Amino acid sequence: MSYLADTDPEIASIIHKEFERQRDGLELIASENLVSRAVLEAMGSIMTNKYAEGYPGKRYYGGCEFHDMAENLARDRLKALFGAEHANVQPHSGTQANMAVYFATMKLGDLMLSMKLSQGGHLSHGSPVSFTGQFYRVSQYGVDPRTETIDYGAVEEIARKERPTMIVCGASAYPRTIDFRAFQEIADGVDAYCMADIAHIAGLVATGLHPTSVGVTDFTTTTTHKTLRGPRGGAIMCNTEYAAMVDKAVFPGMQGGPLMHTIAAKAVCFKEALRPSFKEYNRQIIKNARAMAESLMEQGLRLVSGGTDNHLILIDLTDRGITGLEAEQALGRAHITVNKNTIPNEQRSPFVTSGLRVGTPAVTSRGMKEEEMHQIGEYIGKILKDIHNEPLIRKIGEDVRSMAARFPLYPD
Ligand code: DSN
Repeated sequence: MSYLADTDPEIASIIHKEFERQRDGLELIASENLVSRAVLEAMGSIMTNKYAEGYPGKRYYGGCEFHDMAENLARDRLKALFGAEHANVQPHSGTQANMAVYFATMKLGDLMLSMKLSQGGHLSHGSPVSFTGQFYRVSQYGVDPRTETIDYGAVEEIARKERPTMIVCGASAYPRTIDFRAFQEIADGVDAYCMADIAHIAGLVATGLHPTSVGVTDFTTTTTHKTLRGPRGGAIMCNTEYAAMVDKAVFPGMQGGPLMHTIAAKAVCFKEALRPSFKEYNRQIIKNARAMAESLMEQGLRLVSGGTDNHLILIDLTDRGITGLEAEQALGRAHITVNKNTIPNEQRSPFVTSGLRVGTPAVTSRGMKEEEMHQIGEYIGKILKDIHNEPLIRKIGEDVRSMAARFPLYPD
């Protein structure tokens, strides 16, 4: 930190303040996590100094021999982790990974069938405000209004009627198991491609705690920084038959030079994820989510679909008469970081919402277990019952800081 503090004290101070925020609070944003020191070190390394456009063995620049070694390790480890035939580790993010698969398979104006954003999907799955909604025609499925889970029969019906080129599955706010095989079968029945975006649940899939999409759906995309606990970035997996078209779509199709420091850090993350302890970690993420769901329900809160199978929980605040925005802000004042989220049949704007999304990957990385989850559920419940009670919020904020202090961010 001393070089940074000497050169740019403003940024050094901002980073330090952010470190304190992470250290002193509880990070419950379902898509965030805390990476290892080894991942941080690789990301902050001199691998950032080099251009390496192309792929290992076929670069447009000299001096790439060590970058080839790093990218090959990252690819091989990712393939081993998920049992994939082919892996591309260059996408800068999950949206870029999705973009590459779309560019590889669809022409402008083709039809995509995907999950509604307001019911758990993602911006890059066809939202009108993303390139996907502007480059492609989009038809969408949601969840069954009664069970709040995906109705595969209804998806099939839309697919048969609309005949999409691509069916997208996977979600960013869906607390239940996804049947990737059912999606591929629906796609096969209408001659469509099928892409599973497993960004949120990648760690659970890698460790066999959620059924896999790899080798099941035509394409699997992911981020590397959520339950996989690696650097911020994306990746694509597919069978060998699609390898060339995916690689071409990533580079030169839509990206330039790969972020080699991030690719080195991805390799480190995949190595860590291949260890038996990573399975234990993901098992605990799920146990923690269940414990927190129970605690929230004991507090009288309604959970979308009645609970969770994975790392996240969606709270419906409708009967509380408060918005997701108000709830996010009140919890934030107690150092509990969550995000407002739309819920099925949302009546409010995405900037306000009627729901909250809560996830356990980051607090599990700090070593917290079921006991702490029960306690956090109580904190959330108490604040949501009385969100204008500032003394209560302050008191809970102090308790949160003491809990956080018992589980240091980087103990060593
Ligand atoms: N922003 C991520 C999430 O929170 O789910 C998805 O891109």
